[in-house]
Amino acid sequence: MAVDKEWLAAAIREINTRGYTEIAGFLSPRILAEVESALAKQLGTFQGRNNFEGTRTERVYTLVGRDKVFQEVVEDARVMALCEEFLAPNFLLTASQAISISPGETPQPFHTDDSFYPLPRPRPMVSLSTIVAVDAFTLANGGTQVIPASHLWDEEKLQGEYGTGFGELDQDLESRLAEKAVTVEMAAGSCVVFAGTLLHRGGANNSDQARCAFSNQYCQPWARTQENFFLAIPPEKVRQMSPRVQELLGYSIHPPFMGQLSASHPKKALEPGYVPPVMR
Ligand SMILES: O=C(O)CCC(=O)C(=O)O
Repeated sequence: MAVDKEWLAAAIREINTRGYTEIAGFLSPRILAEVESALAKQLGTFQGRNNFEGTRTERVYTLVGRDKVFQEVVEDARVMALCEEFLAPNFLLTASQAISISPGETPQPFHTDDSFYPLPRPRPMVSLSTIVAVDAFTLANGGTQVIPASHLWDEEKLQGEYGTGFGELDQDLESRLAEKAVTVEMAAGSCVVFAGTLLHRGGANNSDQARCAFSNQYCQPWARTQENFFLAIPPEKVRQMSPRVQELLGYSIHPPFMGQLSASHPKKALEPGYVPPVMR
């Protein structure tokens, strides 16, 4: 699919200025229906373990490996065009997960998605995130909440406003941040794309229905990925994926030789009958 240049320029402008952009109708009705049916088979196995994952929230990690439809979405041309703008060539998929927030869930702590790269702010993003609404996002059901322009905050402002980050929850701080936040209200099948440096959170679900979404995140080719796709998805499965998805999963070289496999290209590992160089 060719990407509309005017749309792309406007989306880049929004990400640069407020840290996020929405893509209305991101999924076609056919893909949304396939996503719903694929997720119905996957949900129900993994409950969040803490306040960050959400104790009334289900997560399905490594979504990209679980159904062909997620591979189709992972390499969406519009998202690839945005990654090409904000990340270096050979960028990687760093996370791919479904997030289903059940009724009664409290708000997630505010966070940024690339805070674990210890580089001083303000700085360019190390990762770019997408969250796709499978159910419509509303204020009541836990639609993602973002703090516009917080991707530009420097270290001092971030520390002052945000405290020390993961792990510590200061309710006063969260309330102050909540005053600055806006809820991304969007229809099922729409998507929000935002800088890894933007403060955001999953909202509280005060409705009587779950709010389901999925998130694909992409990172610089020199950064460690959150998910270890090499261990999570068997090579036989990766072999059936498109060359682009294989590259996003790390079967690629970032020059001169990051990602090499004992001096070979890592795609060699996908050849039938491949024997790893170290057998014992
Ligand atoms: O579910 C959401 O709306 C946001 C989730 C999120 O930011 C995360 O889990 O890192």
